[in-house]
Amino acid sequence: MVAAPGENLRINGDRLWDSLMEMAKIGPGIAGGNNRQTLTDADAEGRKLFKAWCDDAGLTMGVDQMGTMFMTRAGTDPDALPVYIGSHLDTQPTGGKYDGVLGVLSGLEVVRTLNDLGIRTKHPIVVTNWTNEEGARFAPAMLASGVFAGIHDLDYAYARKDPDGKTFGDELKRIGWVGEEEVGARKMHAYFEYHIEQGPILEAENKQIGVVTHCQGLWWLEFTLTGREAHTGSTPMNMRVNAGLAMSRILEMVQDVAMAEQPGAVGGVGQMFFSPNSRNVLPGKVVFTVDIRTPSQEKLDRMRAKIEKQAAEICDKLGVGCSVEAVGHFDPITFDPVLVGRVREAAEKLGYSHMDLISGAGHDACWAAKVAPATMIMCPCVGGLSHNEAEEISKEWASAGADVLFHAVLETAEIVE
Ligand code: HGY
Ligand code: MN
Ligand code: MN
Repeated sequence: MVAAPGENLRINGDRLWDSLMEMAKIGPGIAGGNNRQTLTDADAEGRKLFKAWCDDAGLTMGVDQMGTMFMTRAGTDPDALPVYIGSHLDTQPTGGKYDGVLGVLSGLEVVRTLNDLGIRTKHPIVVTNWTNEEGARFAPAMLASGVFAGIHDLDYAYARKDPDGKTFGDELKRIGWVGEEEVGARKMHAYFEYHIEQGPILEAENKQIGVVTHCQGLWWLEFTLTGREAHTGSTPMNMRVNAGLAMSRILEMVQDVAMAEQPGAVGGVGQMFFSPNSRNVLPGKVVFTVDIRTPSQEKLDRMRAKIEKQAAEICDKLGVGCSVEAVGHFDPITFDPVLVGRVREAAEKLGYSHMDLISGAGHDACWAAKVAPATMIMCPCVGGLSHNEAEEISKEWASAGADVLFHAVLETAEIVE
């Protein structure tokens, strides 16, 4: 069968892989992954390297007030809205080399390939590095894309504090990445995000491409429990106001609530703080964030209600004070069917095995979908492992997804003969 025009076009997988490995040298972890947390000096160094590569590719940079980097390849029609390809360069404290980075550098690889082939497109193409996707240092996750989509205002974002009490606004200024552009002023023709699955499904099903149709919804519920500081040795058990015990019972309850909603629901806690956090002092204060997620709106609402009600009951019984603040939230997201179709067609055309997939993790695409047609492409990751320095993918997986991205973007940005 004669190949259709462009059918045999592929990105340069070796160049993409080399760029991934080069970026991975910045903010190295202690076990082969990365610690390039947002607005740290390592983040600033990663931004600098990404900008240098974009300069070499002839892209022009725009930066908004949240520090998000927009790197533009001009189209032939200056009035045509751009096609955006985005993700994030910031990582978890013990993150992998590919979470977010694969999407940003694959966007750059799409541009590099277009340059190599001398292909012009009607719509401009903008490769985007969103600030603070992870929400690890400053909650909530997807903060910059959230401001861009009008979910959060700029003052809220600038006031967010990290565990050391530093604010987002001060840290963005400190690394010199406060841009001029008003956040959200840009309009998008379409938004694509290519990301590792961060789950086990594609590998288990032996599929190269995830055609992402939806993203599950999320609540981050930050609990503050108030006990009474007391000696762990000399305080009789019946005199204790034990916030640590209340926390452990709440964690157990979250597990039970999530298990009662199977299949297709998760719940757990990744971060907690004890104060004064001394071995022989019962905690006066315990702060932790419950992370619950499910593709079902009904389950999401039910889980939140159950957890808040039962946490209050647990604390009541122990005489522990309990307050809760929602510090992160989005309802289940449906991606744009036309763009989803283009991803599926591209995988078909290229002969890559594929399956429809619901994203388990949250992504900037979830907020982009509020203001423009948006969708995602995923590749497998080894053992479904992510948010772990041992996160791993193969060069073949990385390239296949970037090829699909290339063709779906080309279809949307319209080649100019
Ligand atoms: O939490 C998430 O799903 C993403 O990794 N920020
Ligand atoms: Mn990510
Ligand atoms: Mn992540």
